[in-house]
Amino acid sequence: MDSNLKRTQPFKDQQPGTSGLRKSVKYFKAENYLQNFIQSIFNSLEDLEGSTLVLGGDGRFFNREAIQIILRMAAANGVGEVLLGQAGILSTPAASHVIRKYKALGGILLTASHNPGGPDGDFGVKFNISNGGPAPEKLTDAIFEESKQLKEYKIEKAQVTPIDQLGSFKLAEMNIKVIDPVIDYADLMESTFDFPAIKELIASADFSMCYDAMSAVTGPYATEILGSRLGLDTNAIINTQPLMNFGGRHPDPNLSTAKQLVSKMYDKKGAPNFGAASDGDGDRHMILGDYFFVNPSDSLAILAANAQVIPAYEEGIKGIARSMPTSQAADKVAEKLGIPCFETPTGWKFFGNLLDNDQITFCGEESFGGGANHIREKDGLWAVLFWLNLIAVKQDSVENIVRKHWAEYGRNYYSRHDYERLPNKDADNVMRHLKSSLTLLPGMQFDTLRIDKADDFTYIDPIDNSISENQGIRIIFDNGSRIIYRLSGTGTEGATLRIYIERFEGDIEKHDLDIQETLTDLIQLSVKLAKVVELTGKSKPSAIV
Ligand code: VG1
Ligand code: CO
Repeated sequence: MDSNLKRTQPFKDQQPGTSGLRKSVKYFKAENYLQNFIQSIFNSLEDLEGSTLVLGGDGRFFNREAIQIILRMAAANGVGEVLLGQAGILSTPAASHVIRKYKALGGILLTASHNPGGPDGDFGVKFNISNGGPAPEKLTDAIFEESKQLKEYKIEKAQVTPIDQLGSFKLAEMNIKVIDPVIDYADLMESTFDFPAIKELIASADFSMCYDAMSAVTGPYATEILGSRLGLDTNAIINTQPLMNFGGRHPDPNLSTAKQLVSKMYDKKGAPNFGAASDGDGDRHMILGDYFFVNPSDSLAILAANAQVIPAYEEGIKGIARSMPTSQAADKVAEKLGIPCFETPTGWKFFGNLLDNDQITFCGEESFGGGANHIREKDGLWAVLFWLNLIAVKQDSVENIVRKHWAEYGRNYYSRHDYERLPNKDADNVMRHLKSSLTLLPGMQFDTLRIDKADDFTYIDPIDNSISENQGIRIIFDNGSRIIYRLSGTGTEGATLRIYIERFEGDIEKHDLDIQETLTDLIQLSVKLAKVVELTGKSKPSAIV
């Protein structure tokens, strides 16, 4: 028997979710758990022999150990070369770019994104294909099938590869090239945006900003791009040191988790003009103004409406795509521009075909995700730089830019109510109940709200005609309001029910209302229609985003 061959038992629970396989660190540390999943990926790839793979992660706890294991397995499986981010670091957008730039077969990204890290936190593994984007469902399904019957894996004998120094190393027959994780990505950003204009903005006495790297992967990227290349004082970049447990915080850029940044931006005695944060692996963005929050769905719409101020998009954009639960603000922009707006299931993997076939230039999700055709992942710093470039051109505040956008296109009041850590059976009951009532809902009237349509969202990919079913329940009202329900595919503990609520307001006099108040009737109805209280015992959501 090949001395690199190890016998193992299959696991039944290695089904990738919205964005790769995510489990608590304890799972991944269990004997053969990581090894099995990696072998399942390798077994599902054609052309692995002699190929180039990209490897890196967000630096969370277990990243370094996992890298050593994956390198040994790659060598034993005949991979030709691994491009490894120095110290095992690559943000998700940077990894996507490196895969594309060096024409790799794909990449293994070690991240659980916005989930907490540390010995009691989460870990995750994602496989991205040669276009730089997340593996499509066809491949993740094949990996899952493989994992359910895997009996053996291949691994080179234990030996430690140096990963902290740039340079080339050999592991058995395989080359390992340790690359600078930041430079290629920083160059890409510099070729996309008007750096001299942003530099001037940052240097101007009237402008101040704060970027929160949340002790996660974007620290080194922000230091190089915002600091070294754009001249931002390093005091204006906070939590820059990536930590294995993200300082004990959730590396999730939203109003309740990015506390330090939020308290600066909501300081009545004088806040910076611009605030931003990214998540654990650097693909999400939150944008804040002085005492002002930019809803991520609005962020996508505003960037699309203003694309032409950015050098890379001055010829205009081809189309936009948004995930189904994302607000319809971007649709209004697409309509005005006379370009298509695609509605896809949640998760970046569904944008890949549209981007590859030049159907869209921008895409985004309500969950603080925005991006473009420069890579095949969402991109936190890209969105931050876009906003800075926009402010530099408009010479206006974040709040004014948003308000002027609403004045022109109307405002989509929007909120997401999450019920986290539910017993799986309770969450399934809610979805089952909703599915069983779908045919009864159309035509029902609740005060001023009349249901026009109710369905279980199915996506047919316009490029390859692949079908993705069960992508969320949509209840659409005849005034365009919507209630959407779906279960999260990134959690690691129980189930999370997400309820997305949206109402359009065209009247500029009503653009300053409290979000939760103005959505009250829809929120109450969303709970009633899904029998949330009866079926889960929860009288209120655990998080409101
Ligand atoms: C969540 C978001 C989804 C996003 C996904 C991965 O998924 O809702 O929009 O694509 O996270 O983002 P779910 O299934 O939990 O709703 V990341 O930055 O965590 O990789
Ligand atoms: Co992320």
